[in-house]
Amino acid sequence: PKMIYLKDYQAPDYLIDETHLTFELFEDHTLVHAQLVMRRNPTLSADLPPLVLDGQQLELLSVALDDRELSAADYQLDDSHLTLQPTAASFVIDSSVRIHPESNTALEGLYKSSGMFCTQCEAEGFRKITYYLDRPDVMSKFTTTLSAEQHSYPVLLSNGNPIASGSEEGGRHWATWEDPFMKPAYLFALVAGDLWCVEDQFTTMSQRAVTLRIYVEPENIDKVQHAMDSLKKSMKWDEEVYGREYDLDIFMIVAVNDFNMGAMENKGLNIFNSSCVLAKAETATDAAHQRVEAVVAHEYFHNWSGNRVTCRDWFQLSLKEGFTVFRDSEFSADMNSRTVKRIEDVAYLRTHQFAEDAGPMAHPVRPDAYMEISNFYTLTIYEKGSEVLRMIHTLLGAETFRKGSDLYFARHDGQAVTCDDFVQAMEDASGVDLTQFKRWYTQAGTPRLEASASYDAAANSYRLEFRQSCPATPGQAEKLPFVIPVELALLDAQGRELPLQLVGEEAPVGRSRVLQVTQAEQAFTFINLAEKPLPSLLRGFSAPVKLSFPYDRDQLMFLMQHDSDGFNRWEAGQQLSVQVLQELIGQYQRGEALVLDQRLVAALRSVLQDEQLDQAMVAEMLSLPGEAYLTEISEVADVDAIHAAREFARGELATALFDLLWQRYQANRELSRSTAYIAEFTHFARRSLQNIALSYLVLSGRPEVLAACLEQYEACDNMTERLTALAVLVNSPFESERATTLAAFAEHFKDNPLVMDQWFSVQAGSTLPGGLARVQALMQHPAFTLKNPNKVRALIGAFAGQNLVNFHAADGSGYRFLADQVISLNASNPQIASRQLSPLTRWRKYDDKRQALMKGELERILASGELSSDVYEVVSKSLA
Ligand code: HT7
Ligand code: ZN
Repeated sequence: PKMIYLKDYQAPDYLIDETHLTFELFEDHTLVHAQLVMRRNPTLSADLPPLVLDGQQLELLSVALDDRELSAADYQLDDSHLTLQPTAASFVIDSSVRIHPESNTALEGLYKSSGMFCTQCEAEGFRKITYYLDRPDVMSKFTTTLSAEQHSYPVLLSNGNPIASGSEEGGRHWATWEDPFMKPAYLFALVAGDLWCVEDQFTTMSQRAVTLRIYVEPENIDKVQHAMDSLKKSMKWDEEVYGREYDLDIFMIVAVNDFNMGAMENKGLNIFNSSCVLAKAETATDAAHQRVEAVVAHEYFHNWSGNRVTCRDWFQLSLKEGFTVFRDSEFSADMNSRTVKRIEDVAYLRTHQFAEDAGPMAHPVRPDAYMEISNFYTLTIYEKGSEVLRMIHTLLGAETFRKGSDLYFARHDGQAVTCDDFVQAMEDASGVDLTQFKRWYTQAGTPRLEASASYDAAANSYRLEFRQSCPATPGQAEKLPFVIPVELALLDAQGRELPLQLVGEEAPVGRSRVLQVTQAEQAFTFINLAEKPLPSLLRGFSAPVKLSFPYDRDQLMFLMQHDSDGFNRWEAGQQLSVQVLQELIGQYQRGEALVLDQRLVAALRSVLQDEQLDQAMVAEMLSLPGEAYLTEISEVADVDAIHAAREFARGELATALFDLLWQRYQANRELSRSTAYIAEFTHFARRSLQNIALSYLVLSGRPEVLAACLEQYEACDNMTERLTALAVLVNSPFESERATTLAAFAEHFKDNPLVMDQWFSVQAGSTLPGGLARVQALMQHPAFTLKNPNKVRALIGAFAGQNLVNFHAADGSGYRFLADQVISLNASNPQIASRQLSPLTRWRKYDDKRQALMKGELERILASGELSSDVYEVVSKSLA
């Protein structure tokens, strides 16, 4: 495979004004006829270069140029292109190909999932459907006719509006769809299957009625309402917050079981992984309900940020993905608790994106080069991309940001554009120069920001000094300073925010404000401070950086209780926990007895006693930093020491805080017993505290906790409580109850694949010894298959990504197992294979012995035969 570079971008030689597609779907093949109305790109010279159409795994049956059937001498055909010579500036190409969706296991292009036909074209799947200019800057008006056997495929869908349908001889029928909006091929979709739908309506802000339909397999029709409610909320939110109105008469979502990612924003016909649509109390957890809400919103928001305005090329992917993640996270913040949503997002970013930024696949938000674009649907493009947008929002303020987004949508509607175009709109709307800020798009790596302070009692002044740096990343040894927005406050001894007046300012400017650190070293001096303040820095995590400030543990305890920024209260607790856990890790490594700093116990005791604090916040503050995060912040990660230290701390906390935890647990369980389940934030909050309390309590080994756990499992009316009870038992010493409950759960839910995914995950994540053997045994379970990406993620992904002590077993057995799975997935589904690889790419984090074992497995994969470009890129970069 070869590298593709941003610097080589060239506008397309030809444009496709109209695309008319006909699909004849059969059980053992599909025929695709494409009529392309084309012309020479008028912005280029008048000569006529060869037309090079993309196409892979297609059997060419015929091709005609302006009605003239071409013979083999008239064109060149290779593995990935059909090349022919136009003779006029405007022309029509007609082609027919045969494809095989029934044997497409890669789930890219047209494929079959649970008996239905569906498509996934982003990024480069359309070329597996027909010969085409498969690039996002070629936008076309599509009409699609599909025909299939009527009994098995009563529902025939594509993008846009339905314009005609009818029956054919031999029990077949057909439908034609027309999409009035120009779109690139990656937004094309079709679906044919035996589906039921829930229908609703939304009246837009200009009073147009839009029909909403969610299609699912008949047995899932009772699990759609939450997604429908989420869709209507999203449509309203996008009108209110961004002024964006839906533009077709119909909006459809289809749930499919086999899907490589979460969902896809095809114009008017979103296709979803069923895990991101189906949710009802009995079968989906609170987290699953929240994910459905967020993904439905994300895909809907793409209608403007992605579809109406799309990407010029795939280097600009974050233009649509970073922006849309920012939009969906703000939506979720508005629908739920803003602070808790921010905590969740930051914890995720710091654990996973920071690790990516520190590894061999590190790349800028706008990459310069790639080998396989599917590998670049990354945490950096999505999550860090969203943080970059959040910083622009912080720097400009909500109102000016909105002016910028209005200008961006108005200026570029119907176009395929770049990240620079987006930033230009923000600059033009605000008058702010974002030239230096744009380094966030071009420089990879997580900046470090070291802060220190000194107080001058004689001058009543307080000087804050910042030093920023950014580690080298592949291909980028040196980095220039970033623009880092640091939101901060200065607190007095009672925790009150002090007026903030910088030297040179006439008067204080607020009590919480955003400073811009733009130089490698920079100092800010605050004046008129009668006492030495305690700073609350980087409030709301105002920039995706690693901040350090020399807080001592007492100061962190103070901030945990008094900081008026909810995010920073949590952050202080995390920093305190990290300090305490690192001390325990050191004790473990030196072979000393482990001794927990009682200040952590005291801090969490007062959190538990605080009845005013939002219960979800209490739950977040009780959650110790995860093992993956502790790994990320270690120079060399000692898996066993991290696990032992964290488990020791949890055990000590459980003993010391047993009574308070038990009270909180019982009060909330009682409420759960007496009120019916509602998928709503206050209920999520209550259950999250109840469930984290239970996970601590079980560590006591007391019989009344076991009884409570079994009662919760048996008597609850929802999956959140049931699955938590199961997970708690699975990780507990109560061996016989564990086995019985696991068996009962599987028996009860054996026909629900999404619930069985949870059952696999809970066991894959169990850190008790013997993890690999359990996972290997589960791979033989009748509900498991490597063909379904959700199953792979639930079992193999959860084991390698979450069960760190077992995966990193010193004998290398976990690594060998993962490499074996990657080798077999490489042949059937390269995208999934390459994603599963990522734990092995982090080998530099571990001790020499583990490094050698991990590298050995990467080398074995490299030597294992013909590798997909997806797997080859990740393995070769990891070994470089
Ligand atoms: N825009 C969608 C991307 C996507 C995708 C990419 C590669 C392979 C399979 C895929 N399925 C969906 C998802 C989104 O961000 O909305
Ligand atoms: Zn997206």
